[in-house]
Amino acid sequence: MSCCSSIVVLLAFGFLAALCSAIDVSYDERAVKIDGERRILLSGSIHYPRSTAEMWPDLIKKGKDGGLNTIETYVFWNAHEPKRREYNFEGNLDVVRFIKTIQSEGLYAILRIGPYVCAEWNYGGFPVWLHNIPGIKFRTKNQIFEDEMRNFTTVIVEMMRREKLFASQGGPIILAQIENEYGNIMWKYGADGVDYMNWCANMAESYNIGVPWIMCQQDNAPKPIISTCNGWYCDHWNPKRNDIPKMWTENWSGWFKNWQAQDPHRTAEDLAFAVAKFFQSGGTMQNYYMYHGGTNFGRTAGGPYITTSYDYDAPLDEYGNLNQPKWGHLRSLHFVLRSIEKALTNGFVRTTSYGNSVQVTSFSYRGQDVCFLGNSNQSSDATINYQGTMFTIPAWSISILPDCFNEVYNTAKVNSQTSIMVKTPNLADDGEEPYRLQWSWRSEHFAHKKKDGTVDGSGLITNALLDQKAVTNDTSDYLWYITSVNINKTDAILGADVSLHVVTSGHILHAFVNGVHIGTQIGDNGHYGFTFDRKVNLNVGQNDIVLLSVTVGLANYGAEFENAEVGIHGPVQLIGTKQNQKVVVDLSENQWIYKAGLAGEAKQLFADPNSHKWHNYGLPTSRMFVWYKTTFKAPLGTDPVVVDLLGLGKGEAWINGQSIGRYWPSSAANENGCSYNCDYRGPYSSGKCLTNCGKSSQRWYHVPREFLKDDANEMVLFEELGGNPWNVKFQTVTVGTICANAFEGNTLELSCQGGRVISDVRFASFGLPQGTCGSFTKGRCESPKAFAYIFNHCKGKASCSIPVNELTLGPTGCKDTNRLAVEAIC
Ligand SMILES: *[C@@H]1O[C@H](CO)[C@@H](O)[C@H](O)[C@H]1NC(C)=O
Ligand SMILES: *[C@@H]1O[C@H](CO)[C@@H](O)[C@H](O)[C@H]1NC(C)=O
Ligand SMILES: *[C@@H]1O[C@H](CO)[C@@H](O)[C@H](O)[C@H]1NC(C)=O
Ligand SMILES: *[C@@H]1O[C@H](CO)[C@@H](O)[C@H](O)[C@H]1NC(C)=O
Ligand SMILES: CC(=O)N[C@H]1CO[C@H](CO)[C@@H](O)[C@@H]1O
Repeated sequence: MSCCSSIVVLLAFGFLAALCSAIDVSYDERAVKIDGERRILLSGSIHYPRSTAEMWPDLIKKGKDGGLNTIETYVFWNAHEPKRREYNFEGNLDVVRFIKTIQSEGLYAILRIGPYVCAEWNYGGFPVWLHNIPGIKFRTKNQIFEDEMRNFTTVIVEMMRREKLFASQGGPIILAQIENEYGNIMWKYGADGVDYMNWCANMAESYNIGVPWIMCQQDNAPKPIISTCNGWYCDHWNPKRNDIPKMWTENWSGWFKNWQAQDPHRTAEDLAFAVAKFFQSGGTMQNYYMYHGGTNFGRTAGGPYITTSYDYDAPLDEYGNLNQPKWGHLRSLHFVLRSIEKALTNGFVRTTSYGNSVQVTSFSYRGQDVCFLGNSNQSSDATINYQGTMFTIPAWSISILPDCFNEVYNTAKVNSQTSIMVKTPNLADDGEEPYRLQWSWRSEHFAHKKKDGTVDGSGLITNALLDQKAVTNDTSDYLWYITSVNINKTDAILGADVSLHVVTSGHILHAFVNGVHIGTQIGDNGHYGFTFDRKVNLNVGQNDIVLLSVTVGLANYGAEFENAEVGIHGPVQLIGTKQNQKVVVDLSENQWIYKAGLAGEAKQLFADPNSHKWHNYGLPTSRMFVWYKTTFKAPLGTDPVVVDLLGLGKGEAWINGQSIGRYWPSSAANENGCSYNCDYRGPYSSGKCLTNCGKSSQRWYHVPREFLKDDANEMVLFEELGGNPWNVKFQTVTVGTICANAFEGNTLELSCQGGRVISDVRFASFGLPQGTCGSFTKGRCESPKAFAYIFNHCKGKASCSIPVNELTLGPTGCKDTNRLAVEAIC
């Protein structure tokens, strides 16, 4: 590894790769072995298509600074092969460049090819054309599927081999994964599932890549494939074979977010506890899912109803900023774990139980004794006598003692700064007023039948209701279903109270009868489909019925999720009631004309907006189906850029022709379930520690700086539901307030971001301060020197480092362990 790490930046990759010597990767029951040495692997997931290629070096470097030695990614089949045998490895799909960026930071890589990835990614990473091949069945014994899977897997493996990226060739990839969490659903497929799983294993092995293959959540993976664990905690999980190490491929650092749902948070204390517990119980490899979650650009969000933000409450936020204190608290843990690597991977292990869920584990190796003091009790702190010394272990925490005597880390004692991020406005040239956007607009045309019975831009005509993804091949979220019904003077339905009844598996439905919009219905988050009923007025003669079905991301998880219906599967009926009599006209087998996508999508209004006509006057608001366009200048500086779309309804946004994803600020998060205080103690699950109740479920959208030009930039919006663009603003995200609460014996690092400096110190107390960030108060003993020391050392600086001890900050006159609390402004 080292031979390729530092020098490689200076020289051409291809040339140097050849000079790198092979790295031997093997494993035994204890750990993955690199060049014969057992190693602990501290890995973090960063998915390359969820950021930009220009962001990768910074994200990976922040991973390295955070103490990781490995970066893990999935490979996204539908992104790379959007049409059968037509490949895309450009821009942020340049997976080779991504792996080489990992290599140039001197880190290892884990390549999870899948090619099923789940990942809250559209259709779990499967291309929709795959589904449209006759006779195919996914993820089971099926020749057509297996041939396609082999074909894509081969493309990826050979690409990596050609670039010499496997460790056996001197590259960074130390492990590769085939399939993904198949063990969770294999039972559904019976004997064919087992056959398929073995086929996957054999295919993987046949590539001879010279590094081990893993299968996650696959306890019966055949030798030599390694089975690994995914989950919130994996300490209780143990491999079923005794020749493989205990490895954790997905430790959920937080959780993803849905439209209409609140923001999930997992505390730094609980995440650190889960990791420490895993290593205490013999684990040697663990991966944060996610370390950087990022953004679901374009239409890549899975679903249905997964937001464009894939922040995941990961150690790096959606935009790549440090998510503090999580990043820093884990960083300290990583450095402690790395300092005791030899003992963890080779030591003699002894675990002693102290009752009440308290356990001490020691690892003894060549005269070094390392101890983990673990307290899994959710409510009560524990004090134990270990080898003649008394130790207090807070509830739901683990202390690490590299010499079994001095506690150097406790998962519940956070000594890193908390950063409160703020959005700052994009100022106009005078530097005073926020920059005001000017808008122009044009209408999207509703599809309709012309006099001659045809529909502009239509494709298919058939006497059946078809699945949306089979017709659109997922080239758009939108599919029009168009039909007509003739009503004559003697029809029983005439004169009745008539309603249009549509049963749909789509996510949103807009219905039009005789050119009039009669209603829009949005599915409930988590439910597949709904029934739409609205009153209609019928004419004698021809009545045109136009239905627009909208998808918001295709399903990505579950047995046979690929067959989940989307679009209008029917029935579609006119239901009339007259004198308690019901008259039903079923339209399901009528002649249906299909039109995929919007007129503006076909014209690519977003690609070169100025080559089309736009209106500069009479800007409509609250009107559905409007395209909006504005020109803006890029915010100065280097802080990440976001656009605040509050006021708009739902649609998609493009910046200089690049889609920044679906937007839906009018979708409000559930009112209930949020907690002001989040107790890190007790098992975490995605419903714990929610915020943002009742607010827009996603208001800010990431605009990567690489999408922006120095001068004029174009933003195009397609507004589907109706909204008001007047409040749209571009902003930057940076650290506003920093707080810290560090224990004696640590060094506290405070830092701002983007070139800003600490402009003021609002609070500093060394002794026994009380409260939390924003509401700190002085405690009963207090050093008179602390505030002045911090003011002098930090004010005007981009960062400062404070040794938290009596010598520097004291005297406090306290007997207890002193703490330092600081609140400062960037
Ligand atoms: C992939 O499929 C194409 C035909 O579509 C074929 O030419 C090629 O050889 C296949 N590659 C592999 C590795 O199976
Ligand atoms: C946690 O501690 C309390 C109080 O000592 C005790 O009653 C309880 O049984 C403990 N729980 C576990 C799971 O050990
Ligand atoms: C979808 O794919 C099918 C078969 O590959 C093709 O016939 C059809 O035209 C495609 N539809 C669209 C809207 O691209
Ligand atoms: C009117 O419609 C009804 C039902 O569709 C049909 O039975 C009848 O023959 C039609 N009459 C005329 C005059 O077209
Ligand atoms: C079994 C399970 O729920 N697995 C999920 C673990 O988390 C990842 C990331 O959120 C998902 O992709 C898996 O579906």
